Amino acid sequence: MAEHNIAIIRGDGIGVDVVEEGLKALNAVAKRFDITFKFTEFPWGTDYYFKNGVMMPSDGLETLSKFDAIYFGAVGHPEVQDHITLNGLLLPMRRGFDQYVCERPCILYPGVTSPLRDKNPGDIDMVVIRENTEGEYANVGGFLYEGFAEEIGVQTGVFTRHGCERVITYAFELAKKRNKKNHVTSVTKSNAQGYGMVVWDRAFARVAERYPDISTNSLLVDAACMEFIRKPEIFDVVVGSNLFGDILTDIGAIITGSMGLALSGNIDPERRYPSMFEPVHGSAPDIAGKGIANPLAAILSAGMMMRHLGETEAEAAIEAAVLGIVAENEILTPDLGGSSTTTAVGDAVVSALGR
Ligand code: GGG
Repeated sequence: MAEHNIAIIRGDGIGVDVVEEGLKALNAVAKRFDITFKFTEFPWGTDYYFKNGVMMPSDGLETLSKFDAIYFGAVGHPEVQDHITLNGLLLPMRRGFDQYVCERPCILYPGVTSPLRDKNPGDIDMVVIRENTEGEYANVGGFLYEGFAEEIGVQTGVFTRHGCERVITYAFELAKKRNKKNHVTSVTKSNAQGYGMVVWDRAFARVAERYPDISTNSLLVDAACMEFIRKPEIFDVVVGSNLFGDILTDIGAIITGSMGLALSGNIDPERRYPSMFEPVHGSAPDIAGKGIANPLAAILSAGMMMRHLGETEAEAAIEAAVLGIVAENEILTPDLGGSSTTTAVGDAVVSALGR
């Protein structure tokens, strides 16, 4: 019997509620497929920061490095500036564990209405691969004259040949594996970002040469945003820098119905470190504690974690349970037009998994 040692970090806001439902789904697949989980919870996040002055302990990464995977909720609190919370918890995990791929599927499921006119299930079926450790998120820079009228902030984007090539290679391999349109789109802005993103473009061209059976195109990020809305059906696998991937996947989530369905995995493809799975959405302080957050993105992310851990049957079962609930259109949270609670949707997934 397989045993998986999973670190749980609920984090802030609705992260707490949606992870609860994800754990229920994981326990349900454990029962059904004879999987054993050892869950260890870490109370890290902004409440921890209020008590300790840090988002996680200084040996937090060392502690997490012993786990098979990390299941994460969300980070962000209205009373603390986002760069403190993000750089104190989420980004150190992505960087420290070299989770250089952020995989974010954007799929319009049967039963979900896209805000885009005439888009039907199947029309939108793409995966955005976001570079996850460098680019605009490299955290290189500093302040000068902080707090004075002359205050200066310098932020450097970092694009390495190695960093670009490895994530772009992952995107091509994924297009091959998906075997749908066999197409990879690169998102760039090398006309204006004439150094780092030129390295990105060159890396894309070099990697593409190794995949003659995969067609390609390159879009400036502004054009990519436009095409996500105008013609999302043209995309298969999309690969972009850290910031571009972040922005595009919010568009990808909303054109496929809701942020509440958007799953993600922060992956170290070489498996040297634990990978981390989390819903794309943040802590949503406006609805935190109201019991109406959609847990399906967190549950689907738990499914992605199952796939990463080799539990493909469990992943398929979680996906089928979620798709069934969405298609039935009865037990849904308000973001999808329903009036059910977070708990009721989680219970419906558990019940579908038991069938
Ligand atoms: N569960 C995802 C989450 O908490 N996101 C918060 C956030 O602000 N993320 C920024 C990013 O991923 O770039």
